[in-house]
Formats: sequence, structure tokens, C-alpha cells
Amino acid sequence: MVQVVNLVETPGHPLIMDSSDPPFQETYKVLFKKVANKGPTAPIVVVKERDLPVIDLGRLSLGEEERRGCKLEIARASREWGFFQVLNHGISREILEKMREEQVKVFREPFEKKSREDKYLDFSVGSYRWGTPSATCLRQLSWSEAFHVPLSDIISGTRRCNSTLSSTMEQFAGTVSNLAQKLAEILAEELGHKSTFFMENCLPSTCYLRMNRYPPCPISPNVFGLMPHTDSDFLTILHQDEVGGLQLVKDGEWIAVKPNPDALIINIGDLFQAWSNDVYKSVQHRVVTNLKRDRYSTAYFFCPSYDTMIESCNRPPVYRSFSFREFRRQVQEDVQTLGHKVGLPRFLV
Ligand SMILES: O=C(O)CCC(=O)C(=O)O
Repeated sequence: MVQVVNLVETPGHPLIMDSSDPPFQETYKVLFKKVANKGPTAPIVVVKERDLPVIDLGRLSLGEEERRGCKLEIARASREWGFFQVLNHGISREILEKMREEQVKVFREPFEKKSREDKYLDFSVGSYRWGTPSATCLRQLSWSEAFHVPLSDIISGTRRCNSTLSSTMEQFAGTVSNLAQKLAEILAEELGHKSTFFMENCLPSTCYLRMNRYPPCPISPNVFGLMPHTDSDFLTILHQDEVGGLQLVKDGEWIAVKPNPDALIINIGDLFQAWSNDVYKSVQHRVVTNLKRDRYSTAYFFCPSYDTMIESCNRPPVYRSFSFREFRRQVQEDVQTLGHKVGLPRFLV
């Protein structure tokens, strides 16, 4: 494999990257130099590792009492943490492994090839992302690459792509979308709403699949793999590998999530926080880099169609109603003009 020596070196870490890695160091050399000139920066605060609530979804197929208990736990974790893990989630190990295998394969392709994703994979233009084009300081840089793919690109009927990767993605998304529907319905029901809203508005073709790769970062443990953010969806289902690095805010402090190979991670997104009138919490999360190891994760974003109106299910509403299109536009505008997402505070009544 072709190797290029990068431009900024730190003692003890000769910076070698291979041809599949995006050119982080060359592209962001001004940011790295700024930091090198300033001397050591304040480290990302050391965080405690904690287990997230773990919920066994197998209980949903047991008797009434078990089912009830399980639903209450899902709602409680969504109120108190905005994050939880699920076991016996119905996604087979085989599908998860196949998805990971395909993901590793595609990220191993040369950078030049990946960045022509529309020609090479037939994904929509802009699906392949890396770094943070708008970063003006190191803290705004995400040391990662991703394929952020609208599922309308790959689902049957409208299929534009015809590769093992896209059929694996389709299979993965098909099973994960059932889980997302089930969880959304439970969360609505626990707010007292037996709703067909999610079934009608969040179709497999309106959701997104994001394959993330976090290359080892030899520069500094202070570089984020993914900047702190909340998700702009109803809920996210995440499958991560054993490397670790995901952190989230709990009671005002950053905590690290201990990887659990049998579990999927669920988190509440901004749209559910608005829909539930602030009952369920969309919390900030981020990924920290690893000095030596690649890390992979796959996220399924449960989203409605762009015209869907998001209205609080309770009165008086905390947020004015808005369409998903409006929300996304505002997020994009804020990122471009301010360098960061503002999110729900823009929509307060
Ligand atoms: O990789 C992870 O653990 C988190 C991914 C994430 O937050 C995202 O893709 O938005």
C-alpha cells in the first residue's frame, strides 16, 4: 500500500498514513501549526466510563407484566439519559458482521476512489464526508470519514446501486427500521399517544444510514473523532465496535460509553425531543480518537419525509411547529454562518 509521510510530527510518533486515509494533516495543517505554536492545549476533560441503561427487548414478547416493565424502562431511559442500550434487538449477528465487513472493505479503498462516491458507488453526491470543511480551530475538526447515505439511494424499487455493499446496507436497514418503528411507537404510547404518525411519516426511504470510520489519530488525544452534537432525527440506532470512544453528557458531565458487543445503542434525536415537548432528551454526544486503532460504527437515523410537520404532542408547546425541511435548512445555515448547529433553541415558542 502507498504510504505518505505527513507534515506535522510529534516526538515518538512518526506520522504515517496510508492511501485510504483522507489527507487530514495536509488539509488542516494550518490548524495543527496554530496548536503547535501555542504549546500544549487544555486536554479534553478525562471522563468516567459508565454503563448505559441496558434494556432486554426480549421482554416485549413475554407476558403483560414483563412487556409493561420493558416499555417503562425504555421511556425512563429516554427521559433521564436520552441514550440506552438494547439486547435481543432482533438484528442478527450475521447481518451486523456482514455490514461491518462491507464497511471495512469500502473504507479500505483509496481515498481518491471514495471521494468519487457518485461514480464509484452510485450514492448521491455528498454522501462521502471527511473532516470538517468549516473548522477554524482544532476543536472544530472531526478526525473521521463517513458515508452518509439516504436510504432512497439503495432501497429496492428505486435502487441506483448494485453492489454487495448496497444490498447489505439494504438488508441491515430493513431490519433496523423495524426496530426503530417499534421503539418510536412505544415512546409515543408511553406519552399517552397511540399514534400512526411514525408509520405514516418515517418510511425506510426517508431515513439515512451513516457508516463511520475513525482512523487512528497520531496528532493528539485532543482531536475529536466526531465533534459534540445532537442528532437531527427522531431516534438513532448505533452499532459500534469494541474500540470505544463514544461519550455523552449525563447530568452536565461527559461520560464514556463502555462498548457492549451484544448491544445496540439507541439515542433520542432533536425531533423526538420537540414532539415529546421536552419529555425525551436529545443529548450531546461526541467521539474521541484513538492513537493506534481504527474504530468503526454504523448509525441508522430514523427520519420523517421533509414535508412532515413536527408538532408537540402536549400543550402548551415548548416549540413552535416546524417541518423537517425547515429544521434541516436552519441547521445547515447555522453551520455555514456560525460554524456550529444551534438546533432546537431556534424553534422555541
Ligand atoms: O460513532 C459513534 O459512536 C457515534 C456516531 C454519531 O454520533 C453519528 O454518526 O452521528
